[in-house]
Amino acid sequence: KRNVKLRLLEAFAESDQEFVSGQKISEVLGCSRTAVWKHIETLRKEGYEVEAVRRMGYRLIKKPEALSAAEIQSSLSTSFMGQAVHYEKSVPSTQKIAHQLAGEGASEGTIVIADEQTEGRGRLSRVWHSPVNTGIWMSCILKPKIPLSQTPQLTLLTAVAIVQAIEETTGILPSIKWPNDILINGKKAVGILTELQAEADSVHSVIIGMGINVNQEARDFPDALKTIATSLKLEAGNDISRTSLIQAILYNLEQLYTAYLSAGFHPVKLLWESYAVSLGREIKARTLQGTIYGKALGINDEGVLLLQTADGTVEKIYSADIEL
Ligand code: BT5
Repeated sequence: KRNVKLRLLEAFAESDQEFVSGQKISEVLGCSRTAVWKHIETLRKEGYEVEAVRRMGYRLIKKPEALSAAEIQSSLSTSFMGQAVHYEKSVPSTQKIAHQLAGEGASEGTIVIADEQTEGRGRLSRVWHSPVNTGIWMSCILKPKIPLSQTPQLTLLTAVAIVQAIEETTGILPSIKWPNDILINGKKAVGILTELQAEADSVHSVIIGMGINVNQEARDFPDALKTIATSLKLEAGNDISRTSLIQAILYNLEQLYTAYLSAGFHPVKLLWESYAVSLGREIKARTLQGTIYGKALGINDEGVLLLQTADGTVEKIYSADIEL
């Protein structure tokens, strides 16, 4: 199952930017020294820069800008999340493909990822700007045995997993705005879109879409987003490895999701609350039924937002856009 390219990349990863001898590589791959050279050439064609020095061997100098399934799966420490990766250079929307794969029986933890989306979407068919090679545009297929009413919890769970991964990978501590935004310094860096394949009483698949702005420069954002959006690079001041971040997200997502299935939502809720920005504040919630003003009290055990209006009543908000 583990292909040649994956094992080659792992050998380079283990060498920590030092030379790996041709002898070592031929042992790892189980092939001749001549075949090693051919495999290196294949890597080079895909945009990897590999230095070759006589008697020293090979050294990986630079990885390509584009993502690759092999790279994501090399040193991925999960048991099911991301164990199947469907990668494409450019797609209309990773959500669409994930829906299709889920319908065809894709296994839980399958991810769909692209370097570019030409028709990336948010909630209510809004546009999600997804320029090439800069962000993480990924959809993940889950198959939880939970009632329909609990599926919004998965959006919150995913937000926690992403916040933790961003913190581990970049040192930045983002905050979460209910239900599906992750903000850094008040600007949106991540959006989450949770969609279902379900019947009245049972959930078949949950497709969780994540859009994460990673290496965009300010000029990469269209005018409409310039003041409201940011990227991890803009906040951290340096390039961030998309592959490392994806691996951290998949790992954290698997940990949280597994804990959630066995212990319920409560532990996730506590984590979520520790990262949330809106709690205790006066906010404006625009719902499809109208706009409600009130104080955000918190979320209940279903993941529903509780809003206390001026007359003291507590409204349950199932879906809305929040203004702080
Ligand atoms: C979201 O919707 O925030 C969910 C975004 C989900 C995107 C992922 S990418 C992988 C997967 N495939 C898809 O096609 N989608 C998912 P919503 O809360 O409705 O916010 C949408 C609004 O965010 C837009 O109307 C813009 O104002 C803003 N926006 C669009 N692109 C953005 C970006 N790259 N960064 C920050 N804000 C953006």
